[in-house]
Amino acid sequence: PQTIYLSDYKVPAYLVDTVELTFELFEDGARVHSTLELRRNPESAEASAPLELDGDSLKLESVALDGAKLAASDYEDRGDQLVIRSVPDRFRLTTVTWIEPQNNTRLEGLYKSSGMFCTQCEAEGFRCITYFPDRPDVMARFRTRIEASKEAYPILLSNGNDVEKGELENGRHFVTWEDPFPKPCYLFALVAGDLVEKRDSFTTCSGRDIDLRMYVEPRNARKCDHAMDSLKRSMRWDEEVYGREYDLDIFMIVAVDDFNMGAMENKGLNIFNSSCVLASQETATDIAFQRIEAIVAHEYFHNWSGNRVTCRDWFQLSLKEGFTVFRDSQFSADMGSPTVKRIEDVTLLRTAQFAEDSGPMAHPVRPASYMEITNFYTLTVYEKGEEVVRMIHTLLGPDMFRKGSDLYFERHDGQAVTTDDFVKAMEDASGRDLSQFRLWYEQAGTPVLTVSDEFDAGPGIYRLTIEQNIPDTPGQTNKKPQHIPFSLGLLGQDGQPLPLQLEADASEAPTERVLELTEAVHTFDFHGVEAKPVPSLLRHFSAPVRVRYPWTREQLLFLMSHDPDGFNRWDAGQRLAVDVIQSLVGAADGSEVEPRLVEAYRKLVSDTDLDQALVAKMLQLPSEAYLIELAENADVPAIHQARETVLKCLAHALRNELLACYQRNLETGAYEVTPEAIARRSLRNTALAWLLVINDEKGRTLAVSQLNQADNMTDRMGALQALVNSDYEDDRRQALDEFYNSFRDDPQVVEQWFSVQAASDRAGQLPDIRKLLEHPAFDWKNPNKIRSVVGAFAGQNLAAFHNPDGSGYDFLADQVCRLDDSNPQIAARLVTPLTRWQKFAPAYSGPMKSALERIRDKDGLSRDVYEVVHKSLA
Ligand code: BAL
Ligand code: ZN
Repeated sequence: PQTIYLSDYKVPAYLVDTVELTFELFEDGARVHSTLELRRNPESAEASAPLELDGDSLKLESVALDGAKLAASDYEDRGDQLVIRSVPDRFRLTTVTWIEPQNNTRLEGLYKSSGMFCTQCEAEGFRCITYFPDRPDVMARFRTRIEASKEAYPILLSNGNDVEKGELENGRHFVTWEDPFPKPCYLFALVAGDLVEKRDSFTTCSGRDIDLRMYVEPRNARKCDHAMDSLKRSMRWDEEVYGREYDLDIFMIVAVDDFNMGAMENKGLNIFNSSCVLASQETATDIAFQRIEAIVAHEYFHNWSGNRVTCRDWFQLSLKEGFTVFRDSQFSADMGSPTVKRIEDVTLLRTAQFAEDSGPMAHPVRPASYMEITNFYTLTVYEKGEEVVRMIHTLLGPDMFRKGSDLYFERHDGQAVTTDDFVKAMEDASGRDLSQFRLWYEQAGTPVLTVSDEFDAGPGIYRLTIEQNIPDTPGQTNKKPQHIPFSLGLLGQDGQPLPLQLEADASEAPTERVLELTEAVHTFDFHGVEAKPVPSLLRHFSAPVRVRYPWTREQLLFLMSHDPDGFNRWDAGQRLAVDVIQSLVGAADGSEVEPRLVEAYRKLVSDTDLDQALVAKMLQLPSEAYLIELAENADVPAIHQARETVLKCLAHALRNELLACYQRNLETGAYEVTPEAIARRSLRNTALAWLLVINDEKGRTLAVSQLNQADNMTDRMGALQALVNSDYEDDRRQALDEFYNSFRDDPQVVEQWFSVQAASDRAGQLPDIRKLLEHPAFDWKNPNKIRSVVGAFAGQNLAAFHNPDGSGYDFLADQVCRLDDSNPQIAARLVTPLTRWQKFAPAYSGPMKSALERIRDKDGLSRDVYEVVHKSLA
């Protein structure tokens, strides 16, 4: 496959002003009539370039130029391109193509899901629908007519406003949609199905009434309220915080079961993976409720950061994704607890993005090259991209940042632009120089900050030295120092925050500062310090970096109970737990677990003063995935064992406190999705999980009765998960069977049922996983089912996946090869755990590499999997 380089970017040779599409939808295929008004781009240097339109899997039926049908000799149908050598400066091109949505298993372009037609065009799916310059810097106005059987497809949707509808012969009907906003074709969408409509409305800040509509299959009609409420909250929040008002008269959301991504921000017609939009108390956990609120907001926010201002090319993907993730994360922080939201985001970043950034697939936030763009919808582009925008927010402050975003939207409305344009708007609005900051977009790798300190009691100076290093990544060495906002505080021996006096004579000094690191080494002297303080470093996780500082356990315990920054309190607890677990990796059975950790957790389980949502987070031990990320030559079973030792020790030592915590947090009123209620359920379910890790009889009784009596999925799933992870084999089997029988007709719940087993080292050993793949509810065509079994096994059930006999790796390689033909996007995603092979001890890395080589040697490997596997083996 060919590599595409950012440095080769050229403006399009032709622009498209308008697109008129007619879709004739049938059971055995669809005919697509397309009429494009094209003109040469005056900015293109290629004055006589041929017209080249992208296409994929299209059957061309006819081509006409300005109404005159072209002979086959007038054009070239290359399969992936339609080329016309001789065209006037302005012309109308009409093509008719035949496609087969019913056979489209890649789920890109137009396809069928549970009997309905739907689309996914980002990044390059539109070319699977019709010939078109499929690149985001070609923006056109779309008019779309859809014709289909009225009985089978009563609902016909596309972008914009419905302007015409009517009856046709043979029981067919049509609807025409017109989108007044020019858009790139990746934002095109079409849906046709037998769906129920849920309506609501929203009045914008300027008094316009917007018609809100959700379309779902009839069985899901009861699961729309949460998404609709989340949408209205997002619309209001974007007006208040960013001054952004919705621009069309209608906003639609559709839920589909078969979807490669989580959701898609098509103009005025967002399409969602059912699992990311449908929720009811009985079927969705608290985590799902929160995820849905965030994703609904994310897709809605794209209307400005993505649709009104879009990307010039796909190297700029983080322009819209990094900024929009930042916006949705600010929104979620405002809707709940900012500290808890930050902990969740950083947990994902440090566990998964740091792993990506130190592996063979590491790439900058703005990649310089790719083979297959769908491989670059990554944690780096999304999550690190978010951190980069967050750092600009930190450096500029909220007011200047808002001025910058206003300028960005005003300056670039209706344009396709670059990450550099975004940074320039921030610079112009604030007067700040962000030239060095731009390296965050260009250099891959997670910077490492090595911090050392000394205290000189004589003059009362505390000196902090911070050195930054950015590790080599594929194709990048000898990196330049980056511009890093480093937030910190100092705590006195009494636990009180100290004034941070950087000048000897400063009178009023703040107790928290953002230091700006721009050199390889910086030294900061804090004056007026009476005794050696405890530093609270990188507060709020002010930059996506690793901090190395020789914390003592004493200092971490101190920060855990005194740091005024909730994030760093949590982080101190995590660092302490990591230190304790690491010291037990490979240790003899019966080795002692640090008693001070046990006492710190005892205090936490019983703490009713601290924000309970924070307590719930602090009680979670670092995950195996995070411990592996931190390790060199990781030995997974040994890490798993050490973590289990700590968990069991805590559960035994704190049994009474856990039972008290469980009782204290029992639900008294009706189910609510508030931060307080979520924290209560989380604490209760953590207590239950810990009790069952030690096979506690009382815990077992509580779990069984909770499972039978729960009125919500969070409690039901909490109890099920606890039983599944216990040694009570009969209870586990019975619980799983009863759960399945109660929810077998609900695909979203069945997905949870699959993953609770696949992710468990008790219920998800390889033979169990093979059985799940044979289960009647499993479906190879449905990405959610694949993720919930194969993805959960390889990504979460780490001790089973890394079985020393290599069977887990072989299994994954088999599934990747199987999926490569039908859905290469999903196949390429599933390879991820194997790409990290160099991270593991030789007994594991060797067989992991062999599994990758086996995938590499498959006949007819897709471009998607080819890129991931070859880069991993390079
Ligand atoms: N644009 C793809 C899905 C999302 O990031 O919203
Ligand atoms: Zn997005």
